Amino acid sequence: MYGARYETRRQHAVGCTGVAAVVVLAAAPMLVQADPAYVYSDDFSTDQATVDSYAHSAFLEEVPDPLPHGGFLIYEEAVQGDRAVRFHAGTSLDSDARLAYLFPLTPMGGTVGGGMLEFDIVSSLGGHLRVWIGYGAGSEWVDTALSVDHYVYDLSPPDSCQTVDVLLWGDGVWVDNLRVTLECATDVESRSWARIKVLLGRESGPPN
Ligand SMILES: [Ca+2]
Repeated sequence: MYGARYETRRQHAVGCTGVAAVVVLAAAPMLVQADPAYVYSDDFSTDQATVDSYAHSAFLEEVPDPLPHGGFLIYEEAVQGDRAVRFHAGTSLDSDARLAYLFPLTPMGGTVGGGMLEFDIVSSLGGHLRVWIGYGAGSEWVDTALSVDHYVYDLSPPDSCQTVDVLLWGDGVWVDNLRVTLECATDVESRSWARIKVLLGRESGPPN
C-alpha cells in the first residue's frame, strides 16, 4: 500500500485578469509571454490520479492471474525509486486501460484559449498509448505514442471552451510526469492593445 497521505501537486489556479505579462527585453521584435492561467502536474508519487481523473480503469496492486476482461492501471516503479502509472489491457477486445481528465479541475476564471499537454513514457513493453483531446464537442484522436520519450501536444481549441478533455488509452506502457497548462482566451483587440502598451511603455487607456 502506498502512502495514505494525499498530497496534491495541483498548483494554484488564478483568474485570467491576474495573469502577469513577462516582457522579454531581447532583440526586436519584442515578445510578450503570459504565465499560464492554470497548471496541473502529477508525477504519480501519490494516488492523486484516482481522484483527479473523472474516469479511469481500475487501479490494481499487481497484474492479476488470470488477466481480467477489462484493462487496468497499476502504480509501479518503472525506473527505480520513481513511481509511474502502468497501462495494461485486459483480455477483451478493445480493453486497453484508460485514464481520463477534464481540465481545469478548478475554475481558472475564464474560458480556455490554448495550452499544452505533456507527459513521459518512461518504459514500454512494445506498448502503445493513444492520446485523445476534446474541446467540448466529443474527443478527437490526436496521436499514438509508442516509444520511451517526452511527448508534447499543443492544446488549441477551435473556439474558446470551458474545459479540455484528455484521454490516455493504452497497453504495455508506463506513463509519468503528466502536466497540463492552460491559457485563458483573450479577444484579439485586448491582446493587441496589451502588446501595444508594452511596446509604448504605457500603462493606461487606449490612444485618443
Ligand atoms: Ca514519477
